[in-house]
Amino acid sequence: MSGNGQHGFGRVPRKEDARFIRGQGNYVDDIKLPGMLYGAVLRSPHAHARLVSVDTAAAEAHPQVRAVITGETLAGLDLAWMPTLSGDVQAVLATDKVRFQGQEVAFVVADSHYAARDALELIDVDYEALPPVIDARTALDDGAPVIRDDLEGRGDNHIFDWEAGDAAATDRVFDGAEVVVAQDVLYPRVHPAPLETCGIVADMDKVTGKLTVHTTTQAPHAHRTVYALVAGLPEHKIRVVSPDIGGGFGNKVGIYPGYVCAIVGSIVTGRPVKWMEDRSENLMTTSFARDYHMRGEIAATRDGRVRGLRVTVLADHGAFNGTAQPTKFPAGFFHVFTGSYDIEAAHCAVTGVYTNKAPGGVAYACSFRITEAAYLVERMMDMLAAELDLDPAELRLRNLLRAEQFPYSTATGWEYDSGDYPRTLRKALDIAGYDKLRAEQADRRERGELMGIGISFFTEAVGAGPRKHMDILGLGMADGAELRVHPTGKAVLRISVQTQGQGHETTFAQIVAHELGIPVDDVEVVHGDTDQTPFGLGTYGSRSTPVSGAATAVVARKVRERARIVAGAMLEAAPGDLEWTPGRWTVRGDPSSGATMQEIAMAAHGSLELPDGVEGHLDATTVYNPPNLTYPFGAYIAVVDVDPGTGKVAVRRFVAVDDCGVRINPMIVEGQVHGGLADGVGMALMQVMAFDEDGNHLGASFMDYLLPTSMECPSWELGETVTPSPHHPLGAKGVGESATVGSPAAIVNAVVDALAPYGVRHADMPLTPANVWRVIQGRPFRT
Ligand code: MCN
Ligand code: CUM
Repeated sequence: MSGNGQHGFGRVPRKEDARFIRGQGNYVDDIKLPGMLYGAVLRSPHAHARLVSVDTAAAEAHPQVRAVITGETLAGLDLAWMPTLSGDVQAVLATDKVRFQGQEVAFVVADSHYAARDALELIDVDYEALPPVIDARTALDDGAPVIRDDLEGRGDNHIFDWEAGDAAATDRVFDGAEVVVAQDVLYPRVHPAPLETCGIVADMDKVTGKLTVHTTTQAPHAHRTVYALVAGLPEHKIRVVSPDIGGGFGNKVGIYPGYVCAIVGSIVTGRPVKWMEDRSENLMTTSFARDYHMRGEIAATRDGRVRGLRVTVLADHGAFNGTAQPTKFPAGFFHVFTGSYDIEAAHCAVTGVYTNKAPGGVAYACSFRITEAAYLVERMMDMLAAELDLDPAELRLRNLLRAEQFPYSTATGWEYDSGDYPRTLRKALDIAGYDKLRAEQADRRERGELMGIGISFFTEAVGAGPRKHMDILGLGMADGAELRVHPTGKAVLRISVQTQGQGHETTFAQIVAHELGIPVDDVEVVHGDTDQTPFGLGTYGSRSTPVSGAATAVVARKVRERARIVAGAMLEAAPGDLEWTPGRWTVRGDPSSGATMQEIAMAAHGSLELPDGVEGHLDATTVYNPPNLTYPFGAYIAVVDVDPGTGKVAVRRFVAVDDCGVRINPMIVEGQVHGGLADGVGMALMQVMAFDEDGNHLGASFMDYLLPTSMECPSWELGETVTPSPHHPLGAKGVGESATVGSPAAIVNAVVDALAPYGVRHADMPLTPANVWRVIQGRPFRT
């Protein structure tokens, strides 16, 4: 263990920054292959229209155009439709209808990016406009236009009904409840908006029959298998390379039509084809997030003991059901909505519907819909506090799970692994100076000023599998790791997960260094290339550390045990008589006689005679199938000031106490938390993917869809508690999405608290100045 340490956990500076701060990152758009052509996608201006004809003659006549691909071309190859991650199908290029504005209609391959774009203008498409379904709440109305008439026997826009919990037991609790509070809560459609948009360079080598794709993916192995299934190519003839990725946030989990078109373009032209979306294409057509219309009900005793939660959700999935989540759970992990509280009974019912909007679903640091769940329960807790006239901190302290209740089985079937929630909340209240803040608020209210204090306490479930319960498209959620130790004791770790900025090259090297007692700089992490790494499901749902990090620890321990046997032969001692001190096996009771990892590695590759049955070298492999998810949690407190004249919200302070178990690199963890908190400011105050009634997208640029900057964010005040996960080999829990999950509720709770003198109990995100102003119009101010 070390400060700026070189041998294990601690604030080790990021290895990847050596290239990033020099502008030497290698992103998909940096890749230039000899003879490479460029693709561009023609997109539908309509949200819903019949495709009458597509005339590509003029585009094909363009001197720099090499190919024009339409839905008809793809239909001839049986590639016009592709499977989605939810078992639906999605049009690669439209053949019958267009179903959202921006949907892919044709693909041009040309000598340059500009020529490809120019040629799009030459394609003549005849559409026959149809009435669209934009508001999910009307999708199931009688006579609503049917969006998915391509699906056999489909007479409506219904996708699925799904429920969790015990409905009858929950109804009984509500029937006998002293207090019930109910509220409609919208989690609006938002977008992960990574700074690097999505793209691909597809290269089909006709001689070897091998397809190489460089692409923006969070899950290279899963993508390879999907390509194999769709294209009918054998997997060993497909190589997916995910180079440096400029942010993913869930946006890069799925496979987009542009990828398939670029691959077909390369097959058709025999040359590499690059396709990169622009910002508007990214915002309009790739994985959105949320869009949950929720109705929450909370039942409690008059003295503030929460007894039941009942939730119904209308989930807007857009035109194709393309959400990424384990197969068994069409609403992701939403059923973790009982949050951090000891609740007798709970039930949720989720209905998914099609609308004429882009497909997608769970992206944007969501932990598979836990963002929606955490937001809902934390809003309901505040509404209950207001109803009972109880302080929201006090209400939470009365209901939070206590340390002795773990492992804790929830009413909806989760087994939380570990925690001490009151301790974490108390720590946040201390850092914030909660009582003083409440006193200040009372003073300010007397003066007519709007100050708000908002609390949220969240629990996440991250690190999917185990694979017997969780798969994506039939692929079980487990991850492999391979570790090679060279003769001089330098190591190469090969992993299946893929960093988009989370610093895996550093933290995974730290895990190996920690387990083998060798310098972090002596460990190279290889990832993002299916030809170079073992199979695994990739990075999302903050699963890298819980799953692949565990695989890394396990494989390193295998190496360490092999080293023990080799050391025994070197030291002429029984392996059982050796003991481990970081970096060295020594003979028990004689610390002077020992061998370092480096010496052992050399001996393992040398002429030393090894015991019978012991292979030489120190390499090892493993596959880690997690026994359970890990359950990080945290207590967040926001302090806001609202301008009553303009409705503008300023986040004055934000205290975040996160517990993600053992921290491998506290600096990276804090960076993850900072980013997620900024996401929370964005969603709570600024972001929504809006549409007009014709389905025109109203947020297709960063002028309209706002990203939070340092101007909107306070200086974050972080704290930590450490409750190790009992089943993770390092005691670590995931943290990459925690702050995005936990922070919106704290900010919204703070704004609603600020508006309490107007009698406001709830307001939906985003709390833009206009929306806040509208909420308080015509309401009297009463302290
Ligand atoms: N870590 C640690 N100690 C812990 C937990 C994590 O040191 N106890 C470190 C990890 O080793 C890793 C980082 O923190 O370097 C995040 O780890 P983890 O929680 O395992 O999450 P993942 O690596 O699986 O990252 C995925 C997660 C997701 S799903 C989204 S969405 C998101 C997020 O990460 N996208 C991001 N954070 C992001 N950060 C950046 N910069 N870019 C994105 O696209
Ligand atoms: Cu849901 S966004 Mo992350 O899990 O890749």
